[in-house]
Amino acid sequence: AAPAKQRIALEDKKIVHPVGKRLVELALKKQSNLIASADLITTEEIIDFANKVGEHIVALKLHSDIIQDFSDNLIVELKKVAREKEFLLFEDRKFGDIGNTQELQFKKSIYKISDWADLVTVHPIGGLESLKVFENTGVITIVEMSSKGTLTDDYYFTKAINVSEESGNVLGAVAQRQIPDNLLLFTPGVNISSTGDNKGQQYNTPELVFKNYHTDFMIVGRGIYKAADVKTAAKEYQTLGWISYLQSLND
Ligand code: S5P
Repeated sequence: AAPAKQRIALEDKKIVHPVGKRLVELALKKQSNLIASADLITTEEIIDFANKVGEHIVALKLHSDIIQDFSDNLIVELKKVAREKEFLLFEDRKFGDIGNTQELQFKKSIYKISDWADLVTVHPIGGLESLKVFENTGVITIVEMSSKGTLTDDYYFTKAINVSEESGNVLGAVAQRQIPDNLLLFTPGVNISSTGDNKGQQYNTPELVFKNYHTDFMIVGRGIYKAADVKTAAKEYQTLGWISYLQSLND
């Protein structure tokens, strides 16, 4: 489908959340709207990956609960790389419970997410007040999923966007379509050489998501971390993503 309206440039988006502002600042400085998903299961692999892709990304997305040897040391090391190569740390926890439980998961688990994550994902299914517990961490709501047969239909999407716009904790949302301009749009399910996997994931190209969805940040997992040369792959996605973004400004 053709875009409904002109897309807004990153610098013209009215983002008030400090973490959202920082992300936009990094994107413009590094000419990157790439978020790498490090869906890796050991500390060694994650640190190595972060060092290789760091200069090409604005954020490194983790699933802490898949890391077999998770420890505070991993976070100490990652923070060093993040500071040196200038990217944010993004925990893709997809919280989805009542506020009190989310607060315990966020602050009290062995992952101590509240101590280090600049960004977290949340299913806004628990409603507006459940989002308050994330305090100063940037919340990205999942308002629509990339997988085949997802239950995030138009009705859910609309309600989830309303909650996201009302909450001061939310800086953006994950979706596969355009969202209101006051939120940053994050789109996973991006891959240059595959159209999907055998577990329901569906892929689009960077060109498509920037042009049709007006995505602000693309999230790439296997397209980069499974590549023979992850640094080259990250650079390739960064370049293609940025060119696609710039082109979409003129559509
Ligand atoms: O709808 C979604 C939301 C997310 S955050 N679809 C997704 O694929 N993700 C995440 O993005 C998913 O959990 C994984 O970490 C990444 C996509 O990985 P890939 O290997 O399929 O690119």
